[in-house]
Amino acid sequence: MIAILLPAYNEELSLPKLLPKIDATLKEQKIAYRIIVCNDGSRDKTKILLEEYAQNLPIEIIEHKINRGLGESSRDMFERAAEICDADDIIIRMDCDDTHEPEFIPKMVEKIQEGNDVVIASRFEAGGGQLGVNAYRAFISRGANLFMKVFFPIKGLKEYSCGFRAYRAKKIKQAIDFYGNDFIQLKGLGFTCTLEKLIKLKLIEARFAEVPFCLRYDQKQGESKMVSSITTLGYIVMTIMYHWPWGGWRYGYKKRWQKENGL
Ligand SMILES: Nc1nc2c(ncn2[C@@H]2O[C@H](COP(=O)(O)OP(=O)(O)OP(=O)(O)O)[C@@H](O)[C@H]2O)c(=O)[nH]1
Ligand SMILES: [Mg+2]
Repeated sequence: MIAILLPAYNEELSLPKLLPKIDATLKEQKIAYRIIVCNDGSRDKTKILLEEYAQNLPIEIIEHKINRGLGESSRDMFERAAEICDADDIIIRMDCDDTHEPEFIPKMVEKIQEGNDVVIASRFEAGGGQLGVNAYRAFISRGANLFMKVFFPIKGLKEYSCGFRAYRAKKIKQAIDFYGNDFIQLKGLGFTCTLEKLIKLKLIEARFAEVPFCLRYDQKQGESKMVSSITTLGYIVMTIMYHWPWGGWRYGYKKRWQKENGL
């Protein structure tokens, strides 16, 4: 079974495009799936639309009356997925602004089945790319990924910021058991949580891989919800927390993981 996690904030334009595509792709591949969507205080028709789609598709809605941000929404969705998934299941998190195409899911599933714990849809792998991204945004995104690669290197990874990823459910269950409330700790800092998850999984020795993917920014309809100033602040906070010489994540968590697992 695959649990698909969709964080949704004012996505009335994109959901009617994305949800039927997910259903068609997974049905064609005969993959059983369930969608967990967090409607995070949307002020448009997202809630009504989701309730309509949930009558025919396997959709569970987590409802936030007030917008709490991507971090809080991810916490709720990953905790729920860990609860309903078996260890062998796969959790896929994708954006619902219709820039992440479900056609990449089968390849990501295959890579998990080959033994990886986290598989990232990567613009920077050979064969990947992005359509409709302006030069300024492409430059900022490259810069952010370079920053992450320097301060949080993970062998073989080129894509750190894209939220389209597959996770082995067993590893997410382990992460939630190990970190508890701190699996996603930087919850109020914009989209920092996307990077934090990667790093927290690296510290508990997850195996990573990438598959080439094309970001379809040309299909984006709604407005961007990314507040770059808060996310940048989040990256700086995370750099300090990770590298802090007196018990930062890098030393503290790793040591505890190794001790608890007799390594
Ligand atoms: N639950 C929740 N989801 C959010 C929030 N902000 C954005 N999202 C969702 O997170 C995903 C990514 O948001 P985007 O606005 O596409 O951010 P991005 O992909 O980094 O950048 P752009 O595509 O340029 O906007 C989308 O599915 C959004 O609906 C939020 O406050 N709460
Ligand atoms: Mg997007």
